[in-house]
Amino acid sequence: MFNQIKLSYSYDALEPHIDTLTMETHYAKHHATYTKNFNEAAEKAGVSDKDVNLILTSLDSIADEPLRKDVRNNGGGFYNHNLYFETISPKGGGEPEGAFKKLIEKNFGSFSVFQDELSCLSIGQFGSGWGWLSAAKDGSLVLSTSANQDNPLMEGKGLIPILALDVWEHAYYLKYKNLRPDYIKAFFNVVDWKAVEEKYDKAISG
Ligand code: MN3
Repeated sequence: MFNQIKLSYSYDALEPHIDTLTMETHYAKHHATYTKNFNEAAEKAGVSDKDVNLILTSLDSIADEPLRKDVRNNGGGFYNHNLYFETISPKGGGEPEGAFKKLIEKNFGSFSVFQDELSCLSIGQFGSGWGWLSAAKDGSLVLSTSANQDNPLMEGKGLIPILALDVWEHAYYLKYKNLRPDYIKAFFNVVDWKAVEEKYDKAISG
């Protein structure tokens, strides 16, 4: 049984950056539905006892094509939103500190260059999708985007996502309407860099 993470904050805790109704709809409707559908599809595919990371890195092992697509879309939706909600927080915003700040600077030159690059990529993602910061096997940091509910795990390059930027319209339309760049600016006010750093440490130690 795959479970949504429990939010460590209330739906209104990220105001004014992410509004209450968006948070509630996103978590209790969108994410809940992906989770329910993923559980059903994983059961059908006989993979419900497996780790979600393993399922998403070995989708090819599901022979039935419609079922594989179902596991991909809903498993992605389940996993991606867990990461999204885990790495935003009312305590977020600002810049990373310490070792993770140094790592960002080593990989991108500066935090503001990193922020610009992830923002530009995510603004440019055509249609629904995600912007990603991932850890590579050699410990370096990699930016990318994906369509739909795909994620870097599915690309077979050994990347492990550590920060997920949801740019589906359901993530911002109620407050920001068509202004995706404004939402992305606001998103950076709630990124919990301590949580991202923990994801990184776990990714490279595994
Ligand atoms: Mn979403």
